Amino acid sequence: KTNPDWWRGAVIYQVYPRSFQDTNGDGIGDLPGITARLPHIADLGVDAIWLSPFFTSPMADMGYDVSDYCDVDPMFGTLADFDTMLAEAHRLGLKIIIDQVISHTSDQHPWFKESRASRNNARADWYVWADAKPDGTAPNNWLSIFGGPAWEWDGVRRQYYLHNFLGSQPDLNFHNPDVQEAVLDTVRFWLERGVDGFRLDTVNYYFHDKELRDNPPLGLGDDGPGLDAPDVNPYGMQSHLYDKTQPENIGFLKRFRALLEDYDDRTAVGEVGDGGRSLKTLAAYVSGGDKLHMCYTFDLLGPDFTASHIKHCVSSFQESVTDGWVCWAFSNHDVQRHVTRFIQNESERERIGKLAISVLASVRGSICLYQGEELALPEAELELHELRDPYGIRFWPAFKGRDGCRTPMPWEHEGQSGGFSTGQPWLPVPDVHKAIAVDVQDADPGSVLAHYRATLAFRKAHAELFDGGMTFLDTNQDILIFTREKAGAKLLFVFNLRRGPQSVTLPKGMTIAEALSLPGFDTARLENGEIVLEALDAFCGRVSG
Ligand code: TEU
Ligand code: CA
Repeated sequence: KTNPDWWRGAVIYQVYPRSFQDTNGDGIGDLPGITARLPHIADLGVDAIWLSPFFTSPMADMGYDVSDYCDVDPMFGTLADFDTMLAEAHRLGLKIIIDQVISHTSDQHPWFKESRASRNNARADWYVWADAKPDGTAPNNWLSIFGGPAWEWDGVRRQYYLHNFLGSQPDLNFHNPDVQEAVLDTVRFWLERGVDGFRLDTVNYYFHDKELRDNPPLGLGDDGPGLDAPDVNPYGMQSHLYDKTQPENIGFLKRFRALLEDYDDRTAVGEVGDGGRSLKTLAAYVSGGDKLHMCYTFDLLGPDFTASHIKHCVSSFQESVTDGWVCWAFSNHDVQRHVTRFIQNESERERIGKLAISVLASVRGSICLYQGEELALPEAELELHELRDPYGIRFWPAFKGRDGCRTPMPWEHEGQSGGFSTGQPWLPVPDVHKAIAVDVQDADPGSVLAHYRATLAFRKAHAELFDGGMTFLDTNQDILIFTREKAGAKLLFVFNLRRGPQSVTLPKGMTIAEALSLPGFDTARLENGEIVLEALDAFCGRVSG
């Protein structure tokens, strides 16, 4: 192993393949498109790419419903295209993390086709099958995140099967060791191909309660619906004690990690959305150095961009998970784009976009960026007839779904699809996105894109930032103050998240040896022991002694 710890403090850029770059005019992004655009990602100064699914799939959930784990969907290209992309990424110094969606398969996966064919075939027990109650209703009260019961009746087996997501995404039965073995085989396939790591989709959904106990109603210790389900979804009214997050998962994660350890420098980051119990689950999954390398939390994916919220999330993680690494993100392909969540009006969009990445790049942990956030793209506004996300279609208009953050990357300000495709793009490219396309921002040294590059370069230049310690100082609701320290060196960070100027007095006994200019923020200054900040401003200084 040459660099087994590369993931600690890494900056990971999430690519949503459907919407990155189309090369054959079918309006859908593809692997050759990603290869062509790798220089854009490398120029940002990130360490790795997380690729959302590109595997063979009927695309009922945009590829999060896999029918062949060991092949590329023709829509995205071929295995040879994947190899080319991987080699080119490595040549540019970028690692590749792929998305393993193994909690469930597509109902078109051969395993499920066989499993559903009878009650006594070789794979009969590979999925979660259960008899109806005597009155014919579902085995228990579990609900699907995408709406309705988590059970679907199968007329051939005359039994119900479990699906935490769509009916066409049946849950694998991880209690069956053969299933674990088969899943690990698919992981081995990609390890052999040379990928650097895995993002484990819904990692806390692998195991369900074997006794199929009913979930209780939402109770004490629950945070409410959370991001797992918007308020309009009855899923949010239950406490999910039994349909996910069962203790048996620990054993499986150890097997998974042991497999990764057979190879050099590989990593696993698990997506853990577990409502109010999230920190406990995170701690269980990342501690000990023998399970996941990192957990991906939902904490910063909500509407709150206040100092108190960020301090609460980061410090409670540090207190509860003393022995484990986290990956933070403000945006991904499942949530509204963060500038839209955080701004009060359009005039502050760029400023908030810049401030947010400066904050994210300074907290302890690895970070995930989502394609387009480096342009401060706002959420796209779509009409019902344009939607493709089954979750959005189901709950429209109370919840508009996830397509508003999935529209294609605007590369150029001209053309119908902003350089994304020569054909009709699968989702429209809004005019407001084209106006702030990559080519426009490339030409502007004051752009958000330029700010991302400078900020990530600053992070790279200061080792305190990727794995240094982090200590919060007393603060009010709108001002975030912390130090990052490593090997005797210490940096002080002050972020003013208020829409008005603020000053803070340096903590007693602290002196600043040197004010470092944090990219993009040259108004903040040190004056007679006070740090004076403008609205939405940031300061960084080297602490002496
Ligand atoms: O998402 C897991 C998850 O918990 C979702 O419910 C997520 O919170 C929701 O989409 C937010 O609105 C993962 C993938 O990221 C998502 O795209 C998939 O649809 C889902 O798993 C099923 O595989
Ligand atoms: Ca294409």
